[in-house]
Amino acid sequence: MKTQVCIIGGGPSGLMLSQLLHLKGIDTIVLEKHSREYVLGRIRAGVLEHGFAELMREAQCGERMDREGEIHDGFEISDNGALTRVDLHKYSGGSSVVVYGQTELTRDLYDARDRMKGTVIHNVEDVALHDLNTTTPPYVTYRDGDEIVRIDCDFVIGADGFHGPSRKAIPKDVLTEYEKVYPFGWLGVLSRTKPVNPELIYAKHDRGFALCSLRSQVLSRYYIQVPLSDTVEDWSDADFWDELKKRLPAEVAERLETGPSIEKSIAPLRSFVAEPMRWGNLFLAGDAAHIVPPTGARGLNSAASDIYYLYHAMVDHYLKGDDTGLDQYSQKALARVWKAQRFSWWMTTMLHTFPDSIAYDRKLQDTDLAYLFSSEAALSSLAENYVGLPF
Ligand code: RFL
Ligand code: PHB
Repeated sequence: MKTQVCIIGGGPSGLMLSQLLHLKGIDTIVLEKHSREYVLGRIRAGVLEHGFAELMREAQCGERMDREGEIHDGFEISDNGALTRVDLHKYSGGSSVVVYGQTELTRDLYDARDRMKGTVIHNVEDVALHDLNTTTPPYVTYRDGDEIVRIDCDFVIGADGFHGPSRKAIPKDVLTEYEKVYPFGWLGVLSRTKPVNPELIYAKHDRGFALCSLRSQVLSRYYIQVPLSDTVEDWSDADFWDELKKRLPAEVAERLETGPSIEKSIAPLRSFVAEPMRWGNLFLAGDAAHIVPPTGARGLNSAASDIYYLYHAMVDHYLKGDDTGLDQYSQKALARVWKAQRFSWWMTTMLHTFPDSIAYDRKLQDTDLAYLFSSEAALSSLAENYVGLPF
């Protein structure tokens, strides 16, 4: 097979780039390790920044998001039971975020690829990347049963998430990896219940962090901070609801509607950046190159800026013969990636209970929150980061 751009990974990053390039007449093949049902079964992001929503519209995939997604102009922070609202709209100069599940937006992207007869090949095994930085064009191989299939291309996009093979194809002496692993995870529960609050509540509590989020007016998503040693089996639904209630303000806990979990999973919290994001004709995008703890809702949104830069760089290359965007991709993407890293690290550090913290650390956490609520400048900084820095 032959294509212009071979994209490894059929998550939001890979599908979005494929769709945008298609609209400009640039041919792509997307290779995905899992089935479509598996990809759509992963419950992840719920909050999309303004820039991500714009990119969905540009990809002609924004119609259902605009109809069914909720615009949120603010969220609440609970500090050991005391609630304060962060007015995103006011402090970001009129911006907001969209509450729309990653499952739904991925479904919209798959539907668009189907409509346009885009090639997305599922269940590929043993994906390998070849000739990425040689004088001959690159190619990608995968196994289909007993057969090895080869795809010749101009560029390879590594959009295969944190565990995919693309980043690992870059030699160790070229790649620098920066990593911080947090000593806890998030236990998440999805339930067919009415959300406890119209807006998200980020709850700092001595027992550990909690988050009340939602997917719609009939679908709630809640998280609690748990030790890394915990497993999903350790937490019955009843235990989860009990613990969540303890970490929320009393009046919120009282009105919390509980029900059976329809999904329950634990995500470890990690900050990670790989540099550079380009090696020869390989370009990394999204979680393949960087991970943030979910506290600042930045993961998918950092992926969006990578895709935006890559999309424009590819269009300039193919339509104008201009390689400036490709040459500057890594540097430009990383500049924004690190700002999302800083913000996510800050939100995580301020709101979680660290098992090894000393009294001094806890005083600083309290002061961080007190300063935030006392300073319009600090609230503006939070708001501009949460709604998304410009691409
Ligand atoms: P993905 O979604 O991991 O997709 C990568 C795809 O590559 C495939 N793959 C392979 N394909 C072919 N060959 C191989 N060898 C392959 N190996 C892997 C995988 O099967 C997969 O389909 O990466 P992508 O596209 O870069 O998207 C990134 C986002 O998924 C991620 O950043 C967000 O989900 C992070 N995140 C959030 N981000 C936000 O912006 N807002 C949020 O509110 C938010 N909440 C969250 C989150 C992530 C969470 N978890 C579970 C980590 C909440 C949680 C709990
Ligand atoms: C979610 O709804 O899954 C969600 C929302 C906000 C976050 C993280 C996750 O910061």
